[in-house]
Amino acid sequence: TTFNFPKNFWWGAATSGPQTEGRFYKPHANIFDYDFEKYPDHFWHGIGPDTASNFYNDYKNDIALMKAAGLNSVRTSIQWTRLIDDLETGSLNPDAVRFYNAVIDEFIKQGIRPIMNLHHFDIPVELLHKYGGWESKHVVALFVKFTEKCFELFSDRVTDWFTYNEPMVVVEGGYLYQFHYPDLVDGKKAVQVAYNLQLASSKAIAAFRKLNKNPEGKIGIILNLTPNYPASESEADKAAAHFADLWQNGLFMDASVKGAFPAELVDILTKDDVIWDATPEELEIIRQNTIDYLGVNFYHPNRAQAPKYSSDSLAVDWIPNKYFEEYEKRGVRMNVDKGWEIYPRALYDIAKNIQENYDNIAWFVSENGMGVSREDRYFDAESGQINDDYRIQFIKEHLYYVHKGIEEGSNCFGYHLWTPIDCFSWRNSYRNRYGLISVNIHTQEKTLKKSAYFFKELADKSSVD
Ligand code: BGP
Repeated sequence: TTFNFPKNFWWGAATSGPQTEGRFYKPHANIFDYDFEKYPDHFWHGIGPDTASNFYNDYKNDIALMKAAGLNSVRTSIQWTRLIDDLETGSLNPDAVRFYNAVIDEFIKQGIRPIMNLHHFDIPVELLHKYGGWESKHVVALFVKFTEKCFELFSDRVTDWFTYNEPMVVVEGGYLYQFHYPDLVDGKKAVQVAYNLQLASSKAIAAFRKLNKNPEGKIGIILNLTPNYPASESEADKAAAHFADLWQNGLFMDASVKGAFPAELVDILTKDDVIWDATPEELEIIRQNTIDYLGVNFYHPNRAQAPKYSSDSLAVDWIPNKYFEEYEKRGVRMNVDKGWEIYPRALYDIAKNIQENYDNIAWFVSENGMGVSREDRYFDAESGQINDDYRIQFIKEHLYYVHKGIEEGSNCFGYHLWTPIDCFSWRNSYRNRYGLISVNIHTQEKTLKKSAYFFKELADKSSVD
């Protein structure tokens, strides 16, 4: 069977500034940079963000390779720590203005739609140390100032904008589960940070609508939507899954699409005495500045269960993904390198949820992908490429469910793979590779993988067999 996708479908891939550019000529350190300076041992083979995939120097070649992989649209991000010289006044770093202009022009020259995101976990570390980062509304104001500069400088040529990538990861990674700096466990702060991120997103959207120079211009937010399936049929597990869904997905979804936080969640947080500090004026800004469209990052679902050891009503346990045996018993497929469950049908559930509960807003898969370690195992000397058939299979399976959603009326307009070119990421560094194009991290040589040729055909035909 052949599955055809709509005309003008976005076939592309996503990456970010801090994961690709390298630290060349950057006036400030973000929290990735800082974390690496402090704890280089936490990073795979001690490799940090200093060079990354050298996009700062090699962007022309990289964009040409993206073209060769058939991408008609690519998302990256503008780094706050690169563009802004003085973080308080918002004065510009001229070298960064030149660089981002050159990148945008190069994408356009190659016929690739440039999509710009404004925050990819990369808050300037100074703002964290001075003001407590996203805990502070002053930092919200400074971020909005940065976004205004971006719209003034680039919105004549960039039509597609996103305020944040995965704000929930900032909350959970930084303030609940300690996998991102600042490594705190503080429920009250986590809740305030979530609110402030939403407020900053809504304020940036307001600024965009004022400053945008392009009548076609659109702005949205990118959320990691993680369907929470109850681990069993028990009422307790179902309740845990429901709460996890409200917190992980509902909070930013409702506020961004409907202009208000889920009442049930606000109620729970109020009863638990961790509710955020909000003013009526701010809530009005959130109400008025909803998104034009939505990006959904999807990697794996969660299997939620009632907390075994905690009496805290806000606690949820997840079957840790690393318990492979537990998953095998259930007949679930795993990406063993990354330790994530593979469950493509979740994309159909997401499509249905958006269709039924979020007014069928326009959305696209903004990240989906498979991280694989030691990919050189699959290098084929004859063709000179990595034969990543598992990635092709992974993409096809996920597209099957995207297509099924569209058939049933879902307003999905694109599919972006994470990522075009193998890139750096926090802690993972270069261990698990996700790209259509491989990077030799010693020589910076870049080569199309088998999946890049598959993707080109997919994008050219806008259909998959
Ligand atoms: C997403 C992030 C990306 C990317 C990806 C893969 O959550 O938006 O920045 O890193 O996950 O994750 P990792 O590289 O940690 O395996």
